[in-house]
Amino acid sequence: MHLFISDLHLSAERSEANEKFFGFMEGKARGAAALYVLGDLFEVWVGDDELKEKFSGTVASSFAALTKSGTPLYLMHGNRDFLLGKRFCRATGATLLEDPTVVDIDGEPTLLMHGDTLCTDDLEYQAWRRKTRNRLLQAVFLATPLGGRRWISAKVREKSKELVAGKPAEIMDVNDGAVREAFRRHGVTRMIHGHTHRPGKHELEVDGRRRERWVLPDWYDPGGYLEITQGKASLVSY
Ligand SMILES: [Mn+2]
Repeated sequence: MHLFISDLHLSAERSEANEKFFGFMEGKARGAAALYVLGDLFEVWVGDDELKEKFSGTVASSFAALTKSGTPLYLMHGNRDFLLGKRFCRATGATLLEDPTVVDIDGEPTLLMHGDTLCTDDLEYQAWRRKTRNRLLQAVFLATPLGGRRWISAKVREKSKELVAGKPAEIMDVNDGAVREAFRRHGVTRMIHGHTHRPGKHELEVDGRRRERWVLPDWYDPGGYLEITQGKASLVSY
């Protein structure tokens, strides 16, 4: 059984989601063939020194317990936690995956993405994404004391909330052309991503082949995961 989750947006303040998360880690995830976290595990992550915080440390310990029990953990960056780095991976036993990555799941090449790169109608966001993924800018940001980084990130989130509120719902979803292009470029018939918070299974045909796009749920309300057992995928919601 392979498990896929994303968009948990964990933070110390949201105890309901946190309880579900720890329950999932100690229950469902134990004994899985692998757990894939496809981005936005944390509401915000301004650098691996966040591990000093009690809550982040507890999350890391629960991942470490899972990997020690023999279940591999794969982590992909989202748009809120793309600064998860080597220290976090060392502390948890996680392997960081590039976005996008194709993995073999029960013999089926499966394209994994966070999903934000498919939202190409949101030009403003794509421009912001390019800036924030610049290594040099990241190094400058990470050299700032933790308090300063938190302050900057709170300001950025405030601004982003304003911008998102003014955007029509369509541009916040994936672009159909970008989805088709991703299927073509990677030559796969199955894709799994999160980010849009619109869980579901979408079937489409690209170049005469049937393709499946699975969108993971967020963990606000109610939360859930995608499970693939012997090649059969299903979305489970709490
Ligand atoms: Mn996201």
